[in-house]
Amino acid sequence: MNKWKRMLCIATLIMLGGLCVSCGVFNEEIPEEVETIEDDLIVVGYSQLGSESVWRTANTNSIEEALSEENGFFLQLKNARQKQENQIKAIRSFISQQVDYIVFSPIEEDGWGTVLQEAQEAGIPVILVDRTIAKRDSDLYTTRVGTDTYWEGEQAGLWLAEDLKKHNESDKEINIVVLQGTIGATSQIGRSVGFNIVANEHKNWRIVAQETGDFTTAKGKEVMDKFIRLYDDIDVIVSQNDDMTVGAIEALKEAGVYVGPNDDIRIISFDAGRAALELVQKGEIDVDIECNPDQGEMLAEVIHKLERGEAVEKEYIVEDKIFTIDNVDEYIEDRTY
Ligand code: GYE
Repeated sequence: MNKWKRMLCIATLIMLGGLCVSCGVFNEEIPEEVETIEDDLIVVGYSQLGSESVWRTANTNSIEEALSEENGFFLQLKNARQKQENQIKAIRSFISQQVDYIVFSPIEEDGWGTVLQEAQEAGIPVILVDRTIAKRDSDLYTTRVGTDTYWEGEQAGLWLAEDLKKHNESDKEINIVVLQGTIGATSQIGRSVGFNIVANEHKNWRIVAQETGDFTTAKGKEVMDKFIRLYDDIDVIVSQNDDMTVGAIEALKEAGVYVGPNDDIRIISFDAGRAALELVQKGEIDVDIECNPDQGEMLAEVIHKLERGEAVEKEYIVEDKIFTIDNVDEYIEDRTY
């Protein structure tokens, strides 16, 4: 019996004890009932990397909902507040508590070898959610649930090529600035590589500047402010998440740049949360490549599979869509985050 099950067991015993004493029906059968509760719950230690974005909150909610007690889980969630060292500490505490599964969303791809080796030695399966870790450490986790961030970046590039063609601008010199996510994060790497591969096929596209806005609105605005001061001929902004895009749009408006239908700047964003889809409707964001945060259900399903001793895939990819002013109306109603 691990610590969490034991604690749960004790807490339940105290509660039941209190209840029964107060109604005067304390008897021998209570410990058996407690055994049933304790044996049924799957104990999961989950290290979420932070709460930097709207997307992250939706992702956390999805996991909390899916790994509920009603669904047979006992979830211990720790927020690492955007610090890898906090994630490593959380993982170590899950190991010492001997949880059944360690789940975490790695802030960046590098730096997990040692701690995951410790989890492996303790015999605790590790599951990644959202981002992944360096290939050389891939033996150290069982499976991953997330999205294909390379695909997302590539779609951004393909949309830009198509849109330029539609406006007879395929041969025009195109100056691009990129607001990058947290450097070293899968979503930053994937979206950059995917986009750059398409960009490299177009000799007239020039990435004039790229800098991290750390996936937050405040930093996105700060970096965009700087870009506006440094470059007066920006044609395209690729912003690697919606929160930074909101900051960038604020910066543009404050600098007196018109953002809206038929403006001069194409804005490409990622995530496609509800607030950003409203900006797509208003013609401020030109295309939003979805990154689906609803990963909890798939995670629960994968854990149940493992519990039944079934084989699992190395990766489960949640599907994404692409939103422009042409299709956004039909999806926005159902947007839950
Ligand atoms: O796009 C961003 C978040 O890793 C896919 O992280 C995730 C990204 C998401 O902070 O908003």
